[in-house]
Amino acid sequence: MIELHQFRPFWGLPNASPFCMKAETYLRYRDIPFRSVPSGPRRSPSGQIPFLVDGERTVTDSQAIIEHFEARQPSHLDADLDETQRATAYFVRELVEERLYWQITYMRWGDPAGWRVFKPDLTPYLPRALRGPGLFAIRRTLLRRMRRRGLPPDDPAAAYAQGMPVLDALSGLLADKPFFLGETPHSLDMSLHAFLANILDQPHENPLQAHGRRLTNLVDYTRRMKALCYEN
Ligand SMILES: N[C@@H](CCC(=O)N[C@@H](CS)C(=O)NCC(=O)O)C(=O)O
Repeated sequence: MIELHQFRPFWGLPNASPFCMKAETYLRYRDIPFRSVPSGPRRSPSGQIPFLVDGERTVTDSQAIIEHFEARQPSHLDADLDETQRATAYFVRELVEERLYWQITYMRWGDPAGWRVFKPDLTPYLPRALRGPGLFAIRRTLLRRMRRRGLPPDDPAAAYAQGMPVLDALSGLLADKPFFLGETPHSLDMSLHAFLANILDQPHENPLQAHGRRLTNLVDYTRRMKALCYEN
C-alpha cells in the first residue's frame, strides 16, 4: 500500500500543510489508493513533508509525487496543454507556492490574532517534545523568516497586502471557467485547491480570508474541487 507521510487533519481541513493537501488531493483525484501516515518534517528524508513511500521508492516533494504517478498514467493530466498554458501553469504554481505559503504561515504563526487561536489548538496536536520551549523556538525561527519577507507581526495590514493581489490575480485567471486551465482539472489545480482551501476554509477569520471570500469564483472553485476529490 502506498504511504503518504503527512500531518494529521487539522481544523476540519484535510491538511493544514498546503503541500501535504496538494499531494492528497492529487491521489484522491486520480483514485490512487493510499494510507495516510501521521508524520512531521523531522521524520522526512528531505526535512520537509509530505513524502511518499511506494514500495522501494521514497519520493519527497509534492510535485515530484504527482509526477511519480503521472509518468505511469496512460495520459498525463497536462497532456492537452499547449506551450503557453504550460508556461502559465509553471509560473502560477511557483508564485502561489512561494507567496501563499508564507501568507498561510503568517495567518497562523505571525498575525497576533491568528496566533491567539492557532497556538491553543496546535499544542495538543504536537508531540510533547515540541510543546512549550520547542514551540517557542519554531515560532521564533518562523517570525525571523517572515520579517525578512516583509511579513512583520506588528503590521498585519502590510503583510496581508502581499497576499491579496495574488488572490485577485487567481480570480482573474480563473474567470468563469470551472478549473484554472479549462473544463477539466490539471496538475495546477491540485496545488491551487490546496492553497486556496487553506485560506478560505480555515475556521478563523482574517483579512486575507475575508478578501478571498469576496472573490466568489474562487469560493465556488474550492467547493467544486472539494466535491470532486473529497466527497465521493
Ligand atoms: N517543495 C516542497 C515544500 C514542502 C514544505 O515546505 N513542507 C513544509 C510543511 S507545509 C515543511 O515540511 N516545512 C518544514 C521545514 O521547511 O523545515 C513540496 O512541494 O513538498
